[in-house]
Amino acid sequence: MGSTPTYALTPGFLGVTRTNKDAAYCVAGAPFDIGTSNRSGARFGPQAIRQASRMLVDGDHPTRWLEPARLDLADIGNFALALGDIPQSLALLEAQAAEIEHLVTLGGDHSITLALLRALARTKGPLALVHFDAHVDAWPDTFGNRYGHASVFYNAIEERLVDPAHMVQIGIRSPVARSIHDWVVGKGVTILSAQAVHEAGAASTAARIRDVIGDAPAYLSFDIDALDPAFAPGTGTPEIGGLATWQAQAILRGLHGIRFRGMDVVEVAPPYDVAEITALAAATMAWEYLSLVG
Ligand SMILES: [Mn+2]
Repeated sequence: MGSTPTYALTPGFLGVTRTNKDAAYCVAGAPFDIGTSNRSGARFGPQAIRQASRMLVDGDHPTRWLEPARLDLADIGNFALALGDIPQSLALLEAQAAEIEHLVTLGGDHSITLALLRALARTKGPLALVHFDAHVDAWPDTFGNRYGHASVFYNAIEERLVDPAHMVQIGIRSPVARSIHDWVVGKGVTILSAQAVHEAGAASTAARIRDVIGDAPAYLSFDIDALDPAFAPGTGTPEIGGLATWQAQAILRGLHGIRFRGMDVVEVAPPYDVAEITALAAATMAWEYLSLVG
């Protein structure tokens, strides 16, 4: 434990003060929520997640025995975005993300993941994808907008940014048209519903994910609404019956060996949060990720 109390640390993620873009791992915020279909507010997610992350710097990860804040880790601040313009924001985001070797992005609504996958796929080809969410996010449009947050993986699959045969969605449970669900499955995506996770348990779920992903370069996209609203109330489109934080944490801890090349945690909407529950959950998922890859 350091000499500075956690609450008094500088506001960077995990209290990190380094801002160099050539760090082995870079954290950045994407304060963006104009792709939301219901409650907005995720533009305030990055700062809330950073604030909550300061709880996680007073020791090593208790199973990986490393301290993510002591990795070659920088917080490069928030990405520049185009106010009110989704396609232009995605173009800006892609260009900025492409400069970073290994990026952990704090959202922001889920629309941003399309730009982050474009940036990675341009150099690494189609990626394997571990996707935690209550929603399949594969609608061809979101209430008429092609780039809304519910369409991110429709676009990612159509643009061949991800390889559906090595893509797994965990925590799915929202209402969805059967045709949308069947399109996802028809593309070869594996869906592990929230109920399937509850029935199979975390270790078995993690093993299944590792099987689907194999040794392909992979990306982790964690929509905080994969968690139950009891554990993550601060989000735009909550759905009951979701994962507990301990389940998500246990599953992440079971994903050793996957060749992750980046991650995001999205859809934290602080105006709907209570006692920083959701922001802390999001910060902890990013911290778990860094413990896994570090
Ligand atoms: Mn979602």
